[in-house]
Amino acid sequence: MSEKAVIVTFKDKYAQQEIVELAEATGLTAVYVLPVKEIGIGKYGITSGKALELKDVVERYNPDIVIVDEQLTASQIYNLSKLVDRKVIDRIRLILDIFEKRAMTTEAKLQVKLAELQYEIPRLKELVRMRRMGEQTGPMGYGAYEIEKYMRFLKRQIVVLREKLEKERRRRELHRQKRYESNSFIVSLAGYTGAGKSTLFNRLSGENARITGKPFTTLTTTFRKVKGLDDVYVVDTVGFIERLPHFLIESFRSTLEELKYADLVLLVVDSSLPEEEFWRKYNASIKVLQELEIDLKNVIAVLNKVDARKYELKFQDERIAGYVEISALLGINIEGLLEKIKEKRAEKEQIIGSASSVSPDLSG
Ligand SMILES: Nc1nc2c(ncn2[C@@H]2O[C@H](COP(=O)(O)OP(=O)(O)OP(=O)(O)O)[C@@H](O)[C@H]2O)c(=O)[nH]1
Ligand SMILES: [Mg+2]
Repeated sequence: MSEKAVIVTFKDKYAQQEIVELAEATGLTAVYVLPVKEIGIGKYGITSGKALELKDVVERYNPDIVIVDEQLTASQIYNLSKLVDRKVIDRIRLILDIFEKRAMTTEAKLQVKLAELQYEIPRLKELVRMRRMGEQTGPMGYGAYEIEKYMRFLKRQIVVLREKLEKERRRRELHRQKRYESNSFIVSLAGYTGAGKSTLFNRLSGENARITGKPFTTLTTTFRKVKGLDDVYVVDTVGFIERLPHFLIESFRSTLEELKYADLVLLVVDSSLPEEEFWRKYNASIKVLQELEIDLKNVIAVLNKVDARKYELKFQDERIAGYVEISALLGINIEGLLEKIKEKRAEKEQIIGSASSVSPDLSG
């Protein structure tokens, strides 16, 4: 039997749906959702009134764990956990748990580990502060000295991890350089988790990337040749999510850098979602692309899952280079997408061509 979770999240239909899906992705069953107005405030991370309400809910539903759908400080987690007498985790810890489960390659594992350490350090610092003030906090009875020692150990680990990841990054860079010299055209798939990137990747390459319908199935990038187009390669990448903390993006930077060096980024969006949710996920994805300093003029939106859409979507965004509607699953309008890719490729060749044909005017 799977473990039960009580979830504290915002009064927002989509936020609720998403956090339930995330919890389920780690194998938990959500037995109760407690909506609140604010998270991250005060002693418990939620108002004292809500904290007491949560205590009642925990007594009634007897969950194994309580999930709070935002980042909390170490002391908020500790105080809330003591009050409701249950293990408490925050949104970031939950996402890290999913990542940990999904990480298959060495690079993904290193990235997840780095993200975890970066999540842990500020929490430990806070624990040390609390100990110094004489508070008997934390699950382990360690004193400030032991925690500091442990923290130094973790910091050394971070340095080692960064070095290993840097090696991976250089390896990628070398590959990238080779691809650049061979004049190939790189198309990267970006987008919210579950948008259908891997399905499209399989469709374009004839491959068999893993698809589960659960969040964060893909954590590493894979390159494949696009069927039917010479020298065009497609790259699958890790999915985005709303309220993604910066340090997580940072940890996955070497993977996400593939987006930056691509000739074209296809921003895949699930367009079968209700319009409000569609735009939220679209905007959250654009925000991540901007954070990664990707030139939006190289981005085409791929409105996926048209087969399941129930309304006419009026798409417009002047910042990007256009859009195309497809169904990756059923193979609808893949030709239209390939046309767009060819157009973009021709544009690039024209730019390169005109750049190399510029010669100094020596006629006098
Ligand atoms: N109806 C419909 N479903 C689709 C389509 N494309 C993908 N899906 C489904 O959407 C779910 C997620 O697809 P994935 O391709 O794994 O999504 P992803 O973007 O790679 O997700 P992450 O790896 O988690 O970032 C799967 O259940 C797919 O079968 C489509 O065109 N139509
Ligand atoms: Mg995927």
